[in-house]
Amino acid sequence: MPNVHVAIIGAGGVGKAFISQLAGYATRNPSASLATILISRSSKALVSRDYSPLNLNSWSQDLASAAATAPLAYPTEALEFLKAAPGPVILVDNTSDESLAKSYPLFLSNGIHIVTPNKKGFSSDIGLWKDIYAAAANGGNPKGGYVFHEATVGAGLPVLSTLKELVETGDKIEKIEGIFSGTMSFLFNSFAPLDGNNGGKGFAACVKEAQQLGYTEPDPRDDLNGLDVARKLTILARLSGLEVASPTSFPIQSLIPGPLESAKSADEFLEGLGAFDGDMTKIKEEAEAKGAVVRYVGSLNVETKEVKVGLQTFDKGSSIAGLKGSDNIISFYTERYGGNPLIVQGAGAGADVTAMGVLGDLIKVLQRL
Ligand code: NHO
Repeated sequence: MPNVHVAIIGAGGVGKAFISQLAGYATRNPSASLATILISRSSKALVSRDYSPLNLNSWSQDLASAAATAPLAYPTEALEFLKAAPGPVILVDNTSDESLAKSYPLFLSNGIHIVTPNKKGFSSDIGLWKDIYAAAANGGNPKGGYVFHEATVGAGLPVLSTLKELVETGDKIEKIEGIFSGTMSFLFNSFAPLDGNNGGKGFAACVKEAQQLGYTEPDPRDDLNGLDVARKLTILARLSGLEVASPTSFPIQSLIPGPLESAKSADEFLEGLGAFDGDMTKIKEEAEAKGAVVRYVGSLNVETKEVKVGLQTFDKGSSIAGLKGSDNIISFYTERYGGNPLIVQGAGAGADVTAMGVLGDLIKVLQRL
């Protein structure tokens, strides 16, 4: 196998975990002959100008030292650097940068492979999705690089690979439904547990607890507005053959009360949220009166072309109601599996499991070189 060059952009929570897992993989598989040639944060970068491998054990200190330079400008400077590498290049985008995602078609059409947990490229405008796949080797361009983005849905869980395999083997997707947000999963499992007893906590207290435990985004409104789940549904819908125009082209139930939409900060929002506890308690109690629980779910129906994200009630005996902690659950209803869906379930958020999905994709690229 040729010397394979890895360029890592984004070294935050997922990026750090990825670098550590990559170092372990490279040690266990010396024959993979991997050389990391770029590690970049927004403000600083380590660039191996002679394409010799960067040290994956001291990268963090090196990035803080005089060895670090300004990040390469995207896309032109980065593209020139990567194109000149003496062998295949895998670009790992561990950011949530939309402008970088818009450059994927350019990188791919120049033969650079991309693996990423960044949802922006695959869940924004349908035009970008089409451009990415048209430029990619696994989208019909024999001269393009491969693109994989398993961790954009369900972190390290095999969600997209399962869906692709169902479709490629000729099964017909009828419906996909599930809990796609670790944050929302944790919130509703603690606000409306199966036994109905959450110790009297209101919804706002549960949101604060989820934030303190690090489950939510720094600003919990980014979870509660439903857009993260809508982006995941958009990706699943497109892979199922539905041309969803954008993640806001279908109904999304936001859990941000109208009067708090203009809150100036996360703190101001959280302070005001308690005043709306009664609304959520009413929804919870109505579900309980029917022997059910309320959960925040996403679903898509291929036949009716309906995609939606929001609150739904589930019978207490159902697999969705029985979920624990911050787990995700994704049920695939297909012609082959009938009414007894194929279910993927487990941790769907967190740096280590997300990084695992990204490294798994990098290994898929290595297997194709
Ligand atoms: P961080 O910690 O903010 O790190 C991003 C880093 O990228 C920052 O250090 C930033 O400075 C750097 N950066 C941004 N733009 C850059 C640029 N142009 N050049 C260089 N560096 C740049 O974010 P995370 O947590 O590490 O996330 C990284 C990516 O993984 C994001 O796209 C995120 O959406 C994606 N991701 C994360 C998770 C997770 O659990 N952390 C998941 C999936 C994908 O399955 C997970 C999930 O959906 C979580 C969700 N909130 C849920 O279900 O509750």
